This record gives sequence, structure tokens and C-alpha cells, in this order.
Amino acid sequence: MSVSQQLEEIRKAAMGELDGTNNARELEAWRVRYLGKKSQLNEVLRSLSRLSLEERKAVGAAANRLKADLENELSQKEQAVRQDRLVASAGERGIDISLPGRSFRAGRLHPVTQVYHEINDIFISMGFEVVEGPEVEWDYYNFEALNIPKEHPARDTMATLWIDSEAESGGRSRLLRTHTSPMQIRVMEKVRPPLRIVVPGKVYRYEATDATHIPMFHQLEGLAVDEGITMADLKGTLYEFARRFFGEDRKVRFRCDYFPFVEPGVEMAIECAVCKGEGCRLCGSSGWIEILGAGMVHPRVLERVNIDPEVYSGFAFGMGIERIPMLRYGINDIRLFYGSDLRFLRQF
Ligand code: YSA
Repeated sequence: MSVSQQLEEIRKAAMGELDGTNNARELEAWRVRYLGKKSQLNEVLRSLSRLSLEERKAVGAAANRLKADLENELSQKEQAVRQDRLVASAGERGIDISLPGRSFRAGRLHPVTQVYHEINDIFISMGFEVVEGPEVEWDYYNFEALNIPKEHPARDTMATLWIDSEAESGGRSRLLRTHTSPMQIRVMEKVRPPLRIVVPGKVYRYEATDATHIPMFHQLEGLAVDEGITMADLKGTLYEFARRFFGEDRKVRFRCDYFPFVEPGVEMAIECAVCKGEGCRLCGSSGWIEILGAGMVHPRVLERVNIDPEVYSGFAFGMGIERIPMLRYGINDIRLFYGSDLRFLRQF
């Protein structure tokens, strides 16, 4: 019998026997018999060296084809046997595996967290470093060092949640930070210019809620200090942020504003997404929503951290993070973010 005929015989016998196997033990015996070291097929493969080059090519290819076919058939049969076993054992335990399975919803990040990461990434790509700071803060960092001494009217604009009463603390009161600006001082105390940082985090205010105000919200502080920094750098940075986040066509407005720790100070507003500038309940009929306060760092603030204002200048801004997704998606009430209504949250 020629080697090719021998291979054909092996194929016929193997396939016939495989049909009759019904369990893992029989399959293993089949594997050893037809694919094992002492199998006839292996014998043929070993004898190839004794053949001429021409025969070796033809027989070698046929033998390898047969080996691959047998391995393939074996793996399909193993799968079928496993499946039969599963069905049988489920049947024994009274389980109907033909019923559709229960679907699990994948979790996802909260929309504010998603935007928080996206804003950070934009500023990182512009060369800013991300820094975080404490939510329980000293009066000194939250107010005093930012040019807001006791009795300053600016304190009234940020209704504060105090942790220590003045009498108990001997003048060193703790509070829940009302903005992320105290991190300007903490960073400048330690790092010499040039510096460029953003500080994302939670802030707290004791104030009534409405469509654009809540008592706990997120801010992102930005600070850049170097020689020769000007208002043009501040506007350029914030325009670039708005262009990247909201797109080319979104209108942006700067207006003068007052913050004791900057001179001059500005506020930046974005055209209302809900009414497209026409005026609605969300924007208080103005067509604009204020997203941040900003300005050139006040020389007295720089002096307090021993940075010479004659040599260095800086810009800073403090952005309300929740208002950013409101403006992108046209969300008309900030409280929706924290109402735990999954029908709202699952849209993002
Ligand atoms: C100004 C100048 C600087 O050089 C640096 C930072 C600042 C901002 C300043 N620290 C500040 O907090 N200004 S702010 O009181 O006007 O708040 C900034 C932004 O936070 C607002 O534009 C708004 O987008 C958001 N915000 C304020 N109160 C809010 C609020 N978001 C939700 N709920 C509130 N209650």
C-alpha cells in the first residue's frame, strides 16, 4: 500500500471512530490513538526522511494536512461533548438554559467627572500641571492671603461654612473652602516662577440653590506666573479653552469684574446653550452664563509669597465646572447633576 493510501485509510478510520465517541475519556483515547506519539500518522511523519525529495514534499504536505484536519475535528467534538454535558447537567438540576440571560448595565463616570477630566486634559495639553489641595482650609489661605481681610465686603459674596468659631480658634479659623483660589497661595509659597498650574476640586458655599447655584460644586483654578505675563495671555488661554471645549462658533464674552486678589479683574461668560442668546430662565434672560472669574494676580498677593511683582506677573482664573456641561448639553438646571435620577445620568 502506498503512503498516500495509508494516509487515506487513517483518515477514514479516525473519522469513523470519532463519530462514535461520547465523552471526554473516549476522546482522550481517540487522541492518543490517532494523534499521539505512537500513532500511525506519527509513524508516517517520522518515516519521511527515508523518502526521496520529491516524495517527501508530496507525502509531507498530505500528512500535515491530515494532522491539522484531525486536530480540528477533535476540538469541535470536544466542544460538542462539553455542550451536551452542560445541557444534561442543567436539565438534571431543573435549569432551562434556553431562557434569555439577564443583562447587566455597565457603570460609567458621572457627567461632571467626565467633563472634569476633559477640562484637565485641555489645560495639560497647554502646559499646565494639575495640583490638588485640601477642602478644609484655613481662613488665612481662603481669605487673608488673597487680600480679603476680616470685615472685607468680599467675604459676603462667598457665604462660608465655618468649622471653628472665631472665639474658639484664637484667630486661626478653619472653614470649608469657598473657592479653589487658596491653592494659588499654597503653590506660590513652595514653587518659584515660572509656574503654570490648574487646581480642580470641590468647593462649598452656604447659599440657596437655584437653576445655576448649589452649595457644593466644583471649580477649576488656573494660575500662571512668569516674567512678562499679560492680560493677552489670560484671554488667549481662555479663548483657546472655549474654542476646544465648545467649538469655534460659540460666543464668549469678557466683562470687567472685581476680585480683591486680582487687578484688573474680569468675568467670562458663554452664550446660553438653551436659548442661544435669546434669554431664558436658565440665563436669567441675559443670553449669557458666567463660567469664571479671572484677572491679573494682584501685586500684594505676589509680595505676600515673596515673589517680586516688579519682575514677575501672573494671571489666574476660577471656573465653575458644573456650568460647563450645562452649556454644552443645554441642561437647564444644575440640580439635575446631584438628584441621583438615573434616567438623567444614563444619557452621558
Ligand atoms: C477670580 C479671580 C482669580 O484670579 C481666580 C479665581 C477667581 C474666581 C473666584 N475665586 C470665584 O470663586 N469667583 S466666583 O464666586 O464668581 O465663582 C467662580 C465660578 O464658580 C462662577 O463663575 C460660577 O461658574 C461658579 N459658581 C459660583 N457659585 C456657584 C457656582 N457654580 C455652582 N453653584 C454655585 N453656588
